[in-house]
Amino acid sequence: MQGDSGDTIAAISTPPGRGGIGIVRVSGPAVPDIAVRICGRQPEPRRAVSARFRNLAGEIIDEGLALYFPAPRSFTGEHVLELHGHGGAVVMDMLLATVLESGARLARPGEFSQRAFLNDKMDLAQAEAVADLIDSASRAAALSAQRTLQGEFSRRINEVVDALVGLRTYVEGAIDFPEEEIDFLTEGALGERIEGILGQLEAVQAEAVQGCLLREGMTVVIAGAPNVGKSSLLNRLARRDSAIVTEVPGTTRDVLREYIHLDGLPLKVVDTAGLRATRDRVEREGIARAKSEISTADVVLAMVDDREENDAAVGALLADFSDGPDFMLVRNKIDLSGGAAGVCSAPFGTEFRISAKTGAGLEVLVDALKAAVGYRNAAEGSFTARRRHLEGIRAALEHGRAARAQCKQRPCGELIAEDLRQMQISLGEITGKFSSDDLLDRIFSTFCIGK
Ligand SMILES: Nc1nc2c(ncn2[C@@H]2O[C@H](COP(=O)(O)OP(=O)(O)OP(=O)(O)O)[C@@H](O)[C@H]2O)c(=O)[nH]1
Ligand SMILES: [Mg+2]
Repeated sequence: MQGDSGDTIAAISTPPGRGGIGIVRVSGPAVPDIAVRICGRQPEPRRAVSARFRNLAGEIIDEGLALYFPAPRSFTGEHVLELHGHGGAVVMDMLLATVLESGARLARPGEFSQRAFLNDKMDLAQAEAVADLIDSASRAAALSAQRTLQGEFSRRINEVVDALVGLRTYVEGAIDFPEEEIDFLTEGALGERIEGILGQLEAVQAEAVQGCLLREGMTVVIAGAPNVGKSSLLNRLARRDSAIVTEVPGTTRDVLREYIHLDGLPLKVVDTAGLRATRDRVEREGIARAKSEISTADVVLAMVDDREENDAAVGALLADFSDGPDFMLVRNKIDLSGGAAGVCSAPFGTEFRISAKTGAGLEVLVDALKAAVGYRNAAEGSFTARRRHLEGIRAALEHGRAARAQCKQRPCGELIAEDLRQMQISLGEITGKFSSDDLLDRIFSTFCIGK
């Protein structure tokens, strides 16, 4: 990864296709020269200046606005030039080609954001929030991405880091004075301070989980024996006739996906082929695919026919998922069995009784689905977060809990200090303080060009 401002980068920053306006963005040291070549003069800083854009042969290729932001007061922290022209593909290509011929090179995906990060214009969580804001699929997701972009998430993480730095100073100070070390470590204050930091971080974690769910949603796979009503449930949840439903066992042979929103929570519902032993080649392939979906699901709805007296069928079904993802047992067709709708506890865990045909018991099931992943309705006030962030928080909590456990046993200053140090590193990866170049390259390369 280069943050070397040696080269100047350029890209079309508006989406491809036709539009009223198209923007070419340029960043780097050659910007003043490029501005003079194309606009004939250097535009006044931070003012929209009307200009004719010329190619190197001196022909006018477009007319529009030029915006010049001298370093360091710009998005990237470098000299930035924006050329607002007419948004046609050919016009934009000519404008970009001229910029490239004038000394810039084509920007890689996310490279503008990467430079903003390297020049301390924003931290990593904020840079990611730019991408999340652009990609957000719902109003709630956009609002929470905006909060992260404003620095809310990083501020909360940094509060924990500040408390942690204070504590590390205290512990490492104690190690330097061995005769007082034991007093320091056993007097109880240390344990309490670690406890306090853990509590603070757990609160951040709870909100980050909401943000991550808003962004990434969750995958729910419906699985079970043939004919129990899996496709009927998919159609109910999707509110349309997406899957073929018939009384023939083995109707569904392929994997079907529907994307729905439950109070702002994006949900991918997957319908699968009924699980059974079969000689049919197509059905066998369908069952293999069903099993692979099950293994990557966040939650599996394991469905049985409520009229099935024999609980062995349930046991056999669940055995398939024994060390897999979370599952919820759904007993369907209560309109036929006469069972009461709702939730009850059973030998195999919690059971939901529903009728995919009448819709009875569905509301309880949907609420339980949201609860299973820790989603609160319309997660106002949360900030956007990625699985990467949750992983960082989880690792930090693990080190923090190890330090707490140390305190309770026979405390060893060095071990506690090391756990606290690791905890700080894990948190630093979220905001980009301790991130490797590799990780940064991977993150920014998923952004689109011109961002
Ligand atoms: N009475 C009643 N019939 C249901 C209910 N759910 C599904 N059915 C019927 O059961 C039959 C099978 O339903 P499907 O949804 O195709 O079942 P499936 O589990 O997808 O079956 P396969 O794709 O073969 O694995 C159809 O005739 C449905 O109309 C229910 O709650 N009550
Ligand atoms: Mg089906």
